[in-house]
Amino acid sequence: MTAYDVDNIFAKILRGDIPAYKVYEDDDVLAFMDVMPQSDGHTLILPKTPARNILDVEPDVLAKVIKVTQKIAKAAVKAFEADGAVIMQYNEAPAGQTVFHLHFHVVPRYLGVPLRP
Ligand code: DGP
Repeated sequence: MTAYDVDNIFAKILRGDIPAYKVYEDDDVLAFMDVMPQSDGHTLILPKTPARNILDVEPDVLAKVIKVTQKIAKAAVKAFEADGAVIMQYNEAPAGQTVFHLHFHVVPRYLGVPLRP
């Protein structure tokens, strides 16, 4: 697998080199709003330690990220008055990954409202 790139855009957000609208942070995990939201409340959750994706992450780190992902999904559905939520996660470019620092998408869904492209 390709090595982790310390200059990927999420690494820069984690370092504070570029801004993000942060909604949750603890010692191990950061969550911020997606800059190209597919629905209102689209949030990204990622570990602070470097890992390209789920194929490249330590299980204990993954467990922490998934725990926060559930917390964010519940909070986003409540805060944005959504009817449900999709949780997505891509691994490597052929699978649709475009930013190569592990992240989960929480995409709130609304009855009768299609996702934005
Ligand atoms: P993917 O790697 O395909 O799971 O998608 C990466 C997501 O990251 C995509 O929904 C857009 C989002 N994104 C890309 N660049 C930035 C950025 O600079 N800031 C924020 N907040 N989100 C970004």
